[in-house]
Amino acid sequence: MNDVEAYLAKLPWLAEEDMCTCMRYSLMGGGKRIRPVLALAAAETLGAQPLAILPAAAALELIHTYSLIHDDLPAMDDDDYRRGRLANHKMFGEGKAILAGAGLLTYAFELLSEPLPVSADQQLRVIREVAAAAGYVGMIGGQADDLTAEIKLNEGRDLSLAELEQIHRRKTGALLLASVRLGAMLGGGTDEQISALSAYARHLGLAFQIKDDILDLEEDSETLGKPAGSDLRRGKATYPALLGLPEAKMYLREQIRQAQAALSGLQGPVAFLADLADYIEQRHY
Ligand code: GRG
Repeated sequence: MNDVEAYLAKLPWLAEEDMCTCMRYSLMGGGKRIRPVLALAAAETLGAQPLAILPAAAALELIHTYSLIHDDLPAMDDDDYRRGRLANHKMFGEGKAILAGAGLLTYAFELLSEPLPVSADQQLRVIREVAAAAGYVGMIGGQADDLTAEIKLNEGRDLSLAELEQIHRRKTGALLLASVRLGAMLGGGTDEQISALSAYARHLGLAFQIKDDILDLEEDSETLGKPAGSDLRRGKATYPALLGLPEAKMYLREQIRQAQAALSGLQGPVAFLADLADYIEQRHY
């Protein structure tokens, strides 16, 4: 986490450039850095030197931050606060916020292309996976499905648990999965190791979203750093809304258990990844 923070802070931004101020405002605004931390932890579990893949891991945070900036825009979730301060478009205006998101996304691919201690073929495979996870196959597609689901719900139609899960597998899960796989692939994992870590990441991704839905109900805006209760206000489909709060918590516990079980086939030090799963279940923001 500290390595990620320090790396992001030292990126060679053009100090006088207006756009950099706007991009850095959101990037350095206090995120939990879960995606890069997952990538580094997956590599370390496989015995690799995590710091060797820091540029690629940090790139995940740039992609994630871009998605948050765009998610807060009036045409999307229309939220005024993020990470405890004004959303990017509230600070710099919508035009700059759109550009800051696009700037972070493209900068991420510069970082992903930095020299890494793997073959060019392996690096290309990783870049292709991250691009797909961030794109219409993954996050963008999931966000689009989420918008469609909102219309469906506003028309009084229901959303099934399977439909909700499919949205989140793409919207939130794909980038989390890509983060773990990036670490596993750049860490020199075997097919078997990559597959075990992918199973861990799929359960973790689902758990992450269930917890996100629960936090929206249970925590206050100050703790969350963004408006609490916004899912309810928007009438969005969430795990607590579909299953009930106690059942959503049980479902969350089950996903954490399965994530941790997926680690049992690995030989390396899995304690950190297991603890990270517990943290995701217990986090307050
Ligand atoms: C191109 C208009 C346009 C949109 C891009 C906005 C978007 C596509 C996708 C949205 C994806 C999204 C925001 C998913 C939410 C995922 C989620 C639960 C975010 C919270 O992540 P944390 O808790 O946040 O890791 P921090 O602040 O800690 O980094």
